[in-house]
Amino acid sequence: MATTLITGGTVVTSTGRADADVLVDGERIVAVLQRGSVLLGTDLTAGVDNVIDATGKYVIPGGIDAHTHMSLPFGGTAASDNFETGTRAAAWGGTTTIIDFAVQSHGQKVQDGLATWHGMAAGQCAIDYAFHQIIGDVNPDSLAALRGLPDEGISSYKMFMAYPGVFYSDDAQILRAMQVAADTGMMTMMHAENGPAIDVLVEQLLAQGKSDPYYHGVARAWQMEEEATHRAIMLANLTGAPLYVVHVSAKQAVEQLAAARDNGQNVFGETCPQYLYLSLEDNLGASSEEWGSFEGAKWVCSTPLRSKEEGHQHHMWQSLRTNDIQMVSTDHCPFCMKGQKDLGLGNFSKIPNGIGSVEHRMDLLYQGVVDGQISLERWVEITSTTPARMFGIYGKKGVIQPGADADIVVYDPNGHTSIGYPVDKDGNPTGRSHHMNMDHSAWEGYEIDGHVDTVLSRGKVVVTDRQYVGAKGDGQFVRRGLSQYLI
Ligand code: DUC
Ligand code: ZN
Ligand code: ZN
Ligand code: ZN
Repeated sequence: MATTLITGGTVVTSTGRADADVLVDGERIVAVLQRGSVLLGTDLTAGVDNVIDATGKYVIPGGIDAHTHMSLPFGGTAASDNFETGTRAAAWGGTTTIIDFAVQSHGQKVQDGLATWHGMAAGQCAIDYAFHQIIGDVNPDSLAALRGLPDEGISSYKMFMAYPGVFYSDDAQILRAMQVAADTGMMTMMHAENGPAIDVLVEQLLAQGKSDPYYHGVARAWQMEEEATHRAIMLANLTGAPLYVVHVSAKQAVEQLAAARDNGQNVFGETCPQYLYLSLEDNLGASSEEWGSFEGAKWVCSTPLRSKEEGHQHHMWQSLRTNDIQMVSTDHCPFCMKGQKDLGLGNFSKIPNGIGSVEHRMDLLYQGVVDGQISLERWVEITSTTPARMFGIYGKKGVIQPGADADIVVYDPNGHTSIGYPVDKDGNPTGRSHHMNMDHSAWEGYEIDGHVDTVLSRGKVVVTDRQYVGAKGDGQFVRRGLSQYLI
């Protein structure tokens, strides 16, 4: 197989940066050569098949998005990106591995849900992929299946304290599943919102005629997130199960996580770009001609966007610096406005929940570096290295070192990325500026002071010169081990 030398760049890892060249042989990194340490006069490019000039650029491990929902059935429709379109968009944005959620729906066998997800992903993906397992129906049969998942390369599973009647598990079910997780060492992932209480508020708001997208965030108040986060932490404490709370958006939930971590518990939190940049006020919707106040549906997701005034955003960046929150995933769950989000016209509770960001996570977090929110090394850590350690693929993924997969991004700090659907001076759309299968962008108008220059997935260049040059089926299923992040 071909050899590639990435030369002239600054290699950035979670622990530091170095002027170094990276030698790739086939699918793997074989050497990281500090410039200056190589014998004078040695021509590293001699005999190498491809040379990538990374002068003035960062060379980082490919992004790992540990929370995506390709084709997720939700609210009578399904997420609009499938594994082909969603992983291609991820590659465009410098993400080289996704961990998607296989779903066991109510009344279904866990094994059948997992087989469906393998069937949807196999041969379709642009980049490597792995699975978590959603347990949507905790019963003796699914608990037995849960015990066997590590042998399938699946070392984490998710439950929902929200969405009664759909994915929901009650406390008794959660307790039983956590007992299995404590036994096997699997990571419990929790959607922590008090679903039954939220449903009461939803009903009351609708009865008062409050049906706009904005009320989605009103019903899903921060108290619902804090309470559920605390309950999940206590059940994990009791059982000894490691706990990872997904899509944390409320500062009060972060404080619950921080207290549990201070207490020595294996408790972790993930946030998403939308909670770092967007807010409940977006759900009011700009008064677009097409949608009016329903425009706010573009930003309906769960947990919801939080009020800017309450200071959640600020606290979320802070917690990324202090490691009260360990990593950033997207919860990529895109729905088009036409034919999907519009199912909720006149009733916010019928709007499919989700935002599409799989293409933008690396850029949006890099903007955090530019803005002085996080360091360059922390950027790599929260987008790649920690996700790899958290979910048992570190060494193969998440690091630039000999023996690791050559999942590498050359990132140009002098480049620029315009997100969304820019319009020309007459207000006409200038064309598609993202590659996700969506008819809008929640990130319209965002400008990033950086650009994904080149992307290698297991040694193969898949993005270069602002072109996608990979192929469907390049991506393979990755078997994961147990978390490498536990105390
Ligand atoms: N949250 C979302 O926004 N979409 C899908 C499921 C979820 O928990
Ligand atoms: Zn969730
Ligand atoms: Zn705090
Ligand atoms: Zn999710």
